[in-house]
Amino acid sequence: MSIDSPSTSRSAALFERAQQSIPGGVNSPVRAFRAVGGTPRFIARAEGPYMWDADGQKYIDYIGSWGPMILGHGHPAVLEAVLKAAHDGFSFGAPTEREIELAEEIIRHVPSIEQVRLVSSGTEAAMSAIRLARGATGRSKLIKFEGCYHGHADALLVKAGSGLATFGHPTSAGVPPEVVQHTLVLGYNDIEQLEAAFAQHGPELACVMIEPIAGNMNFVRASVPFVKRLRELCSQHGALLVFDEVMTGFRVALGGAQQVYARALPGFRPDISVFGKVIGGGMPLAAFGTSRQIMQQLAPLGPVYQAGTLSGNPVATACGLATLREIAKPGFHEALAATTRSLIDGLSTAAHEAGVPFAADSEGGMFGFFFGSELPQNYPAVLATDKERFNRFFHGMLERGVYLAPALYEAGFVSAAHSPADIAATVQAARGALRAA
Ligand code: KE4
Repeated sequence: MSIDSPSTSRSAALFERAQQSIPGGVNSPVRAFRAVGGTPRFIARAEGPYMWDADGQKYIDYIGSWGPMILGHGHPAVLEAVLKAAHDGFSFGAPTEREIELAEEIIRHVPSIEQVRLVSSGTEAAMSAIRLARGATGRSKLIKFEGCYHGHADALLVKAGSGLATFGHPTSAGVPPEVVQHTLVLGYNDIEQLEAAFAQHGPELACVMIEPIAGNMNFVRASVPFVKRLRELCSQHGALLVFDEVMTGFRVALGGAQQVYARALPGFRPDISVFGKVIGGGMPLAAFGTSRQIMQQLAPLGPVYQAGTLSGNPVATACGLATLREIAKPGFHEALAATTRSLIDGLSTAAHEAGVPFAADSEGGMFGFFFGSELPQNYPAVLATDKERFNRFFHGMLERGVYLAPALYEAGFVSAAHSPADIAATVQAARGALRAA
């Protein structure tokens, strides 16, 4: 099966040209299709649940800019807010009322936070959350989990050391070993490793950072017992529990994954929360938040420095605020969750009919699927699924007008603009792609 049909000629030409002036032809690696092969589609425009590429090919979009486009592309209320804000001014480098409104809106939906600081990317928010946790506790060490991605700040580009005694090794060139020497990488959902790490390092731990539903391993849930134990150990040892909700925040539920876990663990709250994607509505905007007492450590009040020229940008905050106001409307997440569930049920039925081992899961507007007999519970289990079949399925769907995440290790996203007809068309495309894969 050719993975580049003739309809990609303009994308192919643009990709060739892009590689002259931009490394790899892209401004973020996953867009280059290197995990799945073939020519990345250069997108010309998008509307509702659809994108059109440079060759005029139409796709049902399940990337949604990797999560932000929860309303679909070009929602009229959001577009109106952005255009008005742009007319009032792009950026002032001074405080604005809308930053207060957005901060209040975020705090309104996330009971665990009393104050937020707005920044321009999830990386910046996660990096700042680590620095804040270290400043607030006076400790240096942190725990992250294999398979979780928290942006590309140096201290977080780290892979597991050999055993619990040795701390992390850099996953990227350009990150000196001493920068990741305080980062311990544990197995996701591995309670025993967690217990041992706290027994060995508890008093030195500033924080534990986790993706509560790991969308950077496609879709892997932290088990309720694991989250319960994590919360207990952090509290017991005075380490701060950081929920990286850049992907899950306002996406899996209005209150994010912490709201989902609080249903199973009454009273559950992380200490620090990191947000991005949805809160910007597609514009560069992210945030981190926690108690007022911890946030007082931040400049200009406290000793933990953090800053940004475009933090709280007037146009980005208009986009984010309009988005949050729409998704806060009654019934929004219930409807989104139902649409997403109908998608994965349809895909699962199609795979079953094709006799293909397939496992899928969703929460709110986020979903994932694997070519394997059961849902993986950790990164090694994700690696053990059939990546080659995933890649063939990806291209089979792309050729049939369905744009899925171009990598096994990525989640998928449904918007409020996806109609039952779009879901049915997607499932129909899957029937063909599964036969071909
Ligand atoms: P950004 O710096 O890309 O805005 O956010 C970093 C980040 C932090 N935390 C989580 C849980 C994330 O998923 C991300 C970014 N997600 C990727 C998708 N896996 C963005 C896509 C890309 O890298 O181009």
